Amino acid sequence: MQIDLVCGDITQLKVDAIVNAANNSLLGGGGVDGAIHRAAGPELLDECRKLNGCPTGEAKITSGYRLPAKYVIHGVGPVWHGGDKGESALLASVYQHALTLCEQHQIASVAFPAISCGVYGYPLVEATHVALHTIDETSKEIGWSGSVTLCAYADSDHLVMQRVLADFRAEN
Ligand code: AR6
Repeated sequence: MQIDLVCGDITQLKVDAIVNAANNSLLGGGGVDGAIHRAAGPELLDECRKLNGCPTGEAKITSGYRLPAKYVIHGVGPVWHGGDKGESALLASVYQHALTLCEQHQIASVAFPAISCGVYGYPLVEATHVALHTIDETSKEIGWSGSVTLCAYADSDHLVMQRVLADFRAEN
């Protein structure tokens, strides 16, 4: 199980699948969701309209259209309400669902943005802990051995995530 960290625009990554930080409608929005829809082209929205939305904590897969990535996995993370409203379990569940889709679709490389860490307000350090532990545990549980890239966008986020990843590697 390989987990790497990069800084940049996830829409440019040459991986089999990129994960979108979507909302329940799956009909687009701002942040990384807007960037992915712009880069993939209008066919992505056409396919998303047929999915009838997605519950929080789950994920659905589409083609990547004009993206370098073959697939987009649309995950819906939780809105942060202070941490005692089941946020960590819901965030972990998004990563679990996304990796299960990778296993089912023979996806060998996948990139995740910092799901819920933008307008949904999830603190980045806590969210990165959840991401790393869930990716590690889920990959083992489902027997998926692809490579995972965490994609930071802001340089300051990249530095924070580098520290969390270094701690995780030291512990595991
Ligand atoms: N590449 C990689 N990461 C990015 C990019 C990009 N091109 N653009 C932004 N980020 P957000 P959320 C980072 O707000 O918190 C949407 O409107 C960003 O810096 O996109 O899960 C949806 O439709 C942040 O660290 O997603 C939902 O309504 C991270 O991506 C809602 O926002 C996530 O920020 C979802 O909110």
